[in-house]
Amino acid sequence: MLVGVVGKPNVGKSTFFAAATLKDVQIADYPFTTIQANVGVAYLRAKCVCKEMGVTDKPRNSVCVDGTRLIPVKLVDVAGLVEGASEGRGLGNKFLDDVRQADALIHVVDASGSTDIEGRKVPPGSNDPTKDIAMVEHEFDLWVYGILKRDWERASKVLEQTGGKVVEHLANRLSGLSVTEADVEQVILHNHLRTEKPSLWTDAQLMQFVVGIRTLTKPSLIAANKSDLPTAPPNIAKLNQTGRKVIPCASEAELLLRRAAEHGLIHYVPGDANFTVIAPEKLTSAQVEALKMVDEKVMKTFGRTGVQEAINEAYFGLLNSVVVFPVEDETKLSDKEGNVLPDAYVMKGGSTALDLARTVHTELADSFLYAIDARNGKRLAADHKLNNRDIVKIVSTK
Ligand SMILES: Nc1nc2c(ncn2[C@@H]2O[C@H](COP(=O)(O)OP(=O)(O)OP(=O)(O)O)[C@@H](O)[C@H]2O)c(=O)[nH]1
Ligand SMILES: [Mg+2]
Repeated sequence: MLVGVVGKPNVGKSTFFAAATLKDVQIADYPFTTIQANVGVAYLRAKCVCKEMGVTDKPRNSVCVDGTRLIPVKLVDVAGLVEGASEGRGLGNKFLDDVRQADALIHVVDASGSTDIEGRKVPPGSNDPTKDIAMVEHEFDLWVYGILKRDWERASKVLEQTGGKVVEHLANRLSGLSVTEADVEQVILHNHLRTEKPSLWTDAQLMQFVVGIRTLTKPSLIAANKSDLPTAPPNIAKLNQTGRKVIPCASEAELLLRRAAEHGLIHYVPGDANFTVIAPEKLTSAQVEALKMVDEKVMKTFGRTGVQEAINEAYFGLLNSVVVFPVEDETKLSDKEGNVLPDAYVMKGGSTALDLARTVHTELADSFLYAIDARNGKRLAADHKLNNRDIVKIVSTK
């Protein structure tokens, strides 16, 4: 699974990405700082099962900090999107190309309203971030619409004459966007579009289909960034009125905390509601001041920086993901080497025991017999739907 960090230029996408991945990427106060997409590893924050099971774990693919599991997930930071991007303006096609494979999107906006629709600096509070959201989503739609419209008139007629399947045709055109036939079918049904007469679809109906495809296959949430600035609160209130999932974010604050923790200056686990200074003697007066600001303007105001919350919401909220702990010894909850609860996997919502086997090792799936729920020793069939925090042993013929 892949989550994309998107938005207009200069809103803090790369800052969000750097805070989540600790990758050194370019961050600057002007539009189009990012040209090439950045791909990195962020972490999903989940409650580990170690305490509940009364064991001391020894993680391999993830980290456990005092009962909190941090599990690696992929994040991509892309170029900013401006009006006309679907026709190649700005770095348009580049952006769109880089988010094709994303399963969900974190749409970063400048909640302080201090950048205009193109990402240029304007007096704080003067820009309306709800308009930015509409622009970015509309450009995305126009781009997808363009892909379909190119040969729609001809193709729809051919489909009617030859009895071809419109669902298959559309899924084919959109396969680069990780859109499946089932997705296409669902959107067509939902919008009451006539599959036997595609040539009669109006442009508005084709656009309606595109919007449906975006919301289904690229679900998104709003990260209301720069929430530490004084002009942010009214815009956050306005964003909340849109009915969208909005998470106030202070990416710059998260980046500061993550870096300070990395250098052993503070104790802070991403997503925590507070941090503690562990090496006060090593802090410069500027660092003391910066941490004080973060504490007051972010932690005490919003309860957290919001970066981790946005990542968790993307996986658990938008994608209905589950975290599963595969083990080889269901009594010791360990692998063959005796590492207790070695791995934690993030699986798509609806994944089965067989899907888990495939994720662990394709061979394990090929020789799959059944699985065992380590909590109660019960057998699970191949099609058993995994629950969040399941501890599972896969039994195979090999
Ligand atoms: N006050 C404040 N400023 C922030 C925050 N996050 C980012 N910024 C600033 O916003 C500016 C743009 O940050 P970037 O991360 O480069 O933005 P971007 O969206 O990746 O920009 P492009 O790659 O040009 O599209 C920089 O000056 C950051 O320091 C935040 O949480 N609070
Ligand atoms: Mg950037």
